[in-house]
Amino acid sequence: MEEKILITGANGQLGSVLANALIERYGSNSIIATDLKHKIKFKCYFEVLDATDYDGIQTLVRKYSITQIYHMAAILSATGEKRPHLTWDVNMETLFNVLEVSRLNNIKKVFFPSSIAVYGVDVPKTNAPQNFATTPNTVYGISKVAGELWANYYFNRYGLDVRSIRYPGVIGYQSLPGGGTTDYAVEIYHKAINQEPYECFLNKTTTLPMIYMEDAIRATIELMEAPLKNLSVRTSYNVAGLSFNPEELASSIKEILPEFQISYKPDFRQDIANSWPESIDDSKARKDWNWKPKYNLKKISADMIKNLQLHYNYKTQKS
Ligand code: VAH
Repeated sequence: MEEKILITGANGQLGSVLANALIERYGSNSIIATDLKHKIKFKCYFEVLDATDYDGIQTLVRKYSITQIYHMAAILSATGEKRPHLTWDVNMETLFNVLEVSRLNNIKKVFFPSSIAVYGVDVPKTNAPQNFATTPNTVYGISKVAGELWANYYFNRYGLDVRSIRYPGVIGYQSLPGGGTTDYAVEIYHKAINQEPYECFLNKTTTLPMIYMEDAIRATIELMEAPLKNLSVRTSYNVAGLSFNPEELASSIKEILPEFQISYKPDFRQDIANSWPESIDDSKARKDWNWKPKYNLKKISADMIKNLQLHYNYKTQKS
């Protein structure tokens, strides 16, 4: 049966890159990208969709005979703290809509992105375990813990094959992040490429789990294509790329762009970052579906700088 994959939040940092990766893998005719506005010209179907609208999702599922849903729409950690109740409502209502529409319309697989934001200060800072009673201190993190538990419930109660990854901070040149605490790790490259100093909103020793976009997208597709019988985690898999702090990131950039300058001015996002672990244990993902990252910090900086230089030269030529 031909796969028909619906993606919510296709304009987002991860959603937009995932949409293009799925187009490449399954073909334009198999992908239906959706978001609140038609901002990106994908080589696939696009539909305007507010994922808080149950009927809107169900209409598209039936119109395109959808077989899989990647639910990427959410309000992230930093933005979420500005409007806690809206964040809870949006993150949970959209998930419930996707889970219910999927259950009632025989969707084969659902992907639900979780995050290392599920962890709170009570979790070991290094090698944070796959399973741990945790008390996140952001609404985003609370909504992701709840989402993981609902994913597990829908699998056990209804047999809905919901799969999930706890993403670290994602770094990529293809898209801009939106409202996250790890966004500094993308913003910094854009400043460096444009020969501008960067004022970092976290202090220089704040080590966080991170992952390169190529690794994050590959992990997502590898998990979704793994044999069901191999999967032992029905909440969400820890997936680690690497861990570093702003000072280490700046140093790797300076190896290529020696003139780059960074300063540090922590803001409210420092408290969020302080509540997260420095590294996570992804041994379950490695065991169940052979997860292994390919990008270290040196490779990330080289690839980011090469691609952003091409991007900005293109923009300059076009303008
Ligand atoms: C955020 N980029 O900063 C997201 C991510 C691990 C953090 O979930 O909110």
